[in-house]
Amino acid sequence: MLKRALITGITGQDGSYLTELLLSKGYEIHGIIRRSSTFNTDRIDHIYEDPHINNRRLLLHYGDLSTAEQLTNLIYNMQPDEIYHLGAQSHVRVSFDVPEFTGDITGLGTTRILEAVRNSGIRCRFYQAGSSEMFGSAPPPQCELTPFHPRSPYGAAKVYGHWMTVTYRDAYGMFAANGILFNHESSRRGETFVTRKITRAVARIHAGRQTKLYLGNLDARRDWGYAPEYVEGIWRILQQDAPSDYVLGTGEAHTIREFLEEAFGYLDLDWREHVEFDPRYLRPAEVDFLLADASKAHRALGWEPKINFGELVRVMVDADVEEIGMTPKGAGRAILEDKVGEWHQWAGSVSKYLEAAAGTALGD
Ligand code: NAP
Ligand code: G4F
Repeated sequence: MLKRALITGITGQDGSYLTELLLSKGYEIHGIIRRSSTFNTDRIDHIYEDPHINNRRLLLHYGDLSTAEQLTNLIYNMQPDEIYHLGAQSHVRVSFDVPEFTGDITGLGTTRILEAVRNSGIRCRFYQAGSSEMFGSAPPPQCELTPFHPRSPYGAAKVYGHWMTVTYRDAYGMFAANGILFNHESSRRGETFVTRKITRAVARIHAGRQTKLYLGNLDARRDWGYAPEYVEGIWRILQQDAPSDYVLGTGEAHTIREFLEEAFGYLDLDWREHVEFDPRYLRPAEVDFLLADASKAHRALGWEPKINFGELVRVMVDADVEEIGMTPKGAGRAILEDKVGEWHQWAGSVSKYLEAAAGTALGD
């Protein structure tokens, strides 16, 4: 029997990689997308299946985390085996501009899904996309036992979602698990997060299309990993015999300044000639130092990330150089070929899994 998964946030960075992973494992996948006046499915267009194809394994439904009624109907009718709740207003800086909205979508959105599962009376496994932002000012390294001290409306909303997930597990015996994921990046990372903002700028400066890059605090330290490896960890969290909470991270932290050195240096550029300070990118309260202790995930899930910091930067710079139509230096592609499993390749194509399922119908 095919397993059926529901993914909120399927159009996001993680949602798109998780979809590819689950397609490669033979799942039927249902994703919730928001209605938008412009296309918002860029990250999954390459695996989208025409509604006229028989035996489709990727189905999209309109919905929004602000509304419970429709989520309950959807979950009741769909009867998923697993729910991956990834949807959120996920930008920390923006959460200071829209704290109430962030609380509604990123915090209450979790409760709406949990309640939808409870009300529909189905038994399914639930994953909550928790964040290292919940640790905030707690000293590093941070593990599952580290007390939360969030420093942003986003972090506070995720703490609420985390404890609601624990509450539904304890109160109703639900298989509800929290991932506490440290920063993970890729060529699909949103363009306003600092890593992608930097790698895009490096590519554009290299191409002569841009000269300056404006940034805020360069001293914060983050534990940056490669997103496709993290969705493998997310999947493993829901395959355990019993639900629990897991930290996923690399155990290596770097400053934004070090990211700049690495990214500009890869294309023989000097970041000091291009980067300027702009206070608008500072946060009212900063998270200074995030560093994962993921020993529980190593032990219990057998999850170990392979792509290190320098490799992540090269993968991202190469992808951005390619995106603007130039030939990348090539180390990034070689790293992925060498280190990452077959469902995830440089071009990100999993169409062979779809073709296998749909016979010759794909592309009709
Ligand atoms: P992302 O790229 O920002 O994707 C967020 C997804 O949520 C998008 O599909 C977005 O849809 C959807 N969404 C936003 N508001 C919604 C609403 N009101 N109703 C329905 N869907 C909505 O985030 P990500 O990097 O993939 O992260 C996935 C999850 O993990 C998020 O919950 C994030 O907070 C959490 N997380 C991420 C990291 C990380 O480093 N990436 C680390 C820890 C935790 P649109 O495409 O329409 O905007
Ligand atoms: O890339 P960022 O915006 O990521 P941040 O705030 O760490 O949050 C990300 O990771 C979390 C996991 O810890 C996720 F839960 C969350 O959803 C998101 O994916 O900022 C990283 C650092 C910060 O210290 C910020 O102050 O970079 C610093 N920074 C400096 N200049 C900047 C900029 N960040 C952004 N976005 N833009 C700048 O110009």
